[in-house]
Amino acid sequence: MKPFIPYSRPILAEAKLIENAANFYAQMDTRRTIRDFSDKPVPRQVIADIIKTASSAPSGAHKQPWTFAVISNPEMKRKIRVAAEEEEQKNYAGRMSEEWLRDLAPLGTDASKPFIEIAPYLIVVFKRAYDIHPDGKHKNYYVNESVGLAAGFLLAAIHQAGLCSLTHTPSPMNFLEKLLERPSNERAVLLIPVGYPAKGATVPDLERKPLDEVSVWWE
Ligand code: IYR
Repeated sequence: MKPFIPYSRPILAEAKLIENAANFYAQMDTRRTIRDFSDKPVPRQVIADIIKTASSAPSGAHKQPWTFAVISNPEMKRKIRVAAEEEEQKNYAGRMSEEWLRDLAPLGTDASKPFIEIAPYLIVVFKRAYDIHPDGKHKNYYVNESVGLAAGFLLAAIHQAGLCSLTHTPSPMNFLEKLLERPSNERAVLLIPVGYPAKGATVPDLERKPLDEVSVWWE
């Protein structure tokens, strides 16, 4: 085993912690999922750093069981849009329950997904149940949890950079594995368009649950 290395963080004054936490919350609370994207280009370096941030998330046994596919190629975006809309048409026309459609109504979604072609970048998040090595398969652990954590880091990094995202789940997602020629150990879990909001973009008027509805405290 490699020896451990020292780790420390500066001990900040309580007032500074309070300020930092409040500032970060205020910033993150302005994050919204958008569906109206601008086609304005985004620097490649920004996407690279966002992915490095996502990949800094904790993971089971530090296996980092994820792959981020980055798509800006217009032809590939078109193929992904066509395939996603094909699945979504089936979803909206019968695969989703009445209750599900009722729950989605306030979000104004439908089977049309123009943002897949309009947004300058798509990031597809893949999970890897195992890794393929020359000596065989190596198991990964807590894969769903790990990939969920990385996706959370990804969305926070996108927002912090000043961009917007949409956590899109055109199910089933196996068309992404085929189109993007991923190996047999990878499963697509999220399709995330990234970019600037279009001029005049709107979002649903949602409220977030207050602290006392999302937490219990034993003090
Ligand atoms: N995947 C579909 C439906 C959808 C489902 C949920 I849950 C949402 O929060 C939003 C949409 C679509 O993307 O339209």
